[in-house]
Formats: sequence, C-alpha cells, structure tokens
Amino acid sequence: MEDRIYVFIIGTAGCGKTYFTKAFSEYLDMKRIDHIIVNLDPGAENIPYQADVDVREWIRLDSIMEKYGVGPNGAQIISADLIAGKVEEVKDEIMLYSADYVLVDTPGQMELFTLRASSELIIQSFGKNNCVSVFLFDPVISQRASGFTSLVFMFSSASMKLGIPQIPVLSKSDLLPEHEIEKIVKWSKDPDFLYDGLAIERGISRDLFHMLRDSGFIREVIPVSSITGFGMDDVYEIIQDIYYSGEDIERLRY
Ligand SMILES: Nc1nc2c(ncn2[C@@H]2O[C@H](COP(=O)(O)OP(=O)(O)OP(=O)(O)O)[C@@H](O)[C@H]2O)c(=O)[nH]1
Ligand SMILES: [Mg+2]
Repeated sequence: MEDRIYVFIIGTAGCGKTYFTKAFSEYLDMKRIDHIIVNLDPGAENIPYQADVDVREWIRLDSIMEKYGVGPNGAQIISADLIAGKVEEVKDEIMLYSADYVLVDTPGQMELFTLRASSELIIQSFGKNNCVSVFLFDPVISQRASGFTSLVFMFSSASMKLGIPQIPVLSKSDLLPEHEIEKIVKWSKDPDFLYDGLAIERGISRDLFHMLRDSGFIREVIPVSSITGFGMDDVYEIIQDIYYSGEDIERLRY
C-alpha cells in the first residue's frame, strides 16, 4: 500500500466541508504531520485555506457557464464530468509533494462527487486501499429524527457508491446545545432510540427502518467543530485505526 492516505471530505451543500478541511489541516500542522490540501470544487469562492492542488487550475465554473451557455447548476454537472478527464493531471501534481495525508475538499452538492463517474476514476487512480471519506452530518438537519435518518440514507448511498471506509461526523457541533449533541449521538448508537424519535415525529415503515438498521449504516457519529477544533483528534485516531491498527477495512466497506 502507498504510504499516503487520501481523505475525502463529503456531505450535503453547506454542511462544513471546506472549513473542516481547513480545521483538520490545522490539526495535522499542530501534530507536525506532512499533508497537502486538494480542492476539487471548481465553483469554490473564497477558500479559507491555501490549496496545494486546485482543480480550478484546469476547470473554472464561470468559464464553463460562458462556454456552454448554461447556468451554475448545469455548469456544476459539466465540470464534475470534465474533472474525470483531468484525473491524471491532478494525481501527477499531487505526486510532486511528499505528504502522509492528502485532504480532498469536494464540491458543494454531494451528488456531484459521489454519484458521477469522476469519483470512481479519482479513487481508482489514488488507490482504493489508500482512500477514506469523512461524511459530515449537517447539525441543523440532524436535530430531527427524520432529518438524521435521511442523512443516514445519504451516508449509505455515498458509502455504497464510493466503496471506501467512511467515517460519520457531526459537523459544527459548537452550534448545538450539549443535550442536542447527546441526543444525536445516542440516535447513532442506539437505533431503537432513533426509531422512537421517528415514531413521535411522523413514523417510518418498520420494514424500511429494520432494513436500515440491519444494514449497519447507522454508526456512531463523531461530533466536531471546525471553529474550536473539537473532535479533530477523534477523527484522526479513527483514520489511524483504520489504516494502521489492523482494523478490518472490509468491515467498513459496503
Ligand atoms: N459555527 C460553525 N460554523 C461553521 C463550522 N464549519 C463551517 N461553518 C460555517 O458554515 C458555513 C459553510 O461552511 P463550508 O465549510 O463553506 O461548507 P461547505 O460544505 O464547504 O459548503 P459548500 O462547499 O458551499 O457546499 C460557513 O459560513 C462556515 O463559516 C463550524 O464548525 N462551526
Ligand atoms: Mg465547500
């Protein structure tokens, strides 16, 4: 296995991917761990970190809009597909750096990365056994049992599509009161408690819920804050466990 670990930061629009990338990079800096940041979002504006490799070098959303006469959403889809043709260039540039960790910030809408062909090609090129994803749960959506469960379905979808170990993380936890964090973590650890929460809200087909529970996709979420740095050490340790402590990677794949 190649020594470096590629960490893809994924999640719904605005869930905190870019700031998590920055905060995790600062955490690695503090630990003096060599790493680089790759920005894969062609539409990113005002990135708060210094990207070492930036897809905007090859593909820019504004030029795509102009060239193809499409709006921002159409341009995002075209860009996502064009990235597929630039994978080797991106990889070559990454290889110019010596780094133990490569943090990869992905585009706003999750499906642009997870559901399109470019993600498969990227993961194939980086080496499936070197890749892990951090899936950020939006804290506001996660506050309701139905919202949290919907995100678990999205987590499952990303996990199945990418086929790499995926870590569930509760983003921006500094925005939530302690009891709300505890409730969400308990939902993630105890599916029966989540089922009760759903029943109170609006109910869910018992069969559908059992299918989700039995699939093993409801997994303990790690609360983090990119503002305070809270939880970054937990995420780091989980990644280390996956790759260096004999953790069975196949168990985390679907
Ligand atoms: N309080 C708080 N705010 C955060 C945190 N992380 C991100 N934010 C804020 O949430 C907003 C969105 O964060 P981003 O990191 O840009 O989210 P993103 O998922 O990269 O967004 P897109 O790429 O546009 O989908 C920004 O205004 C951040 O300042 C956090 O841990 N705590
Ligand atoms: Mg972003």
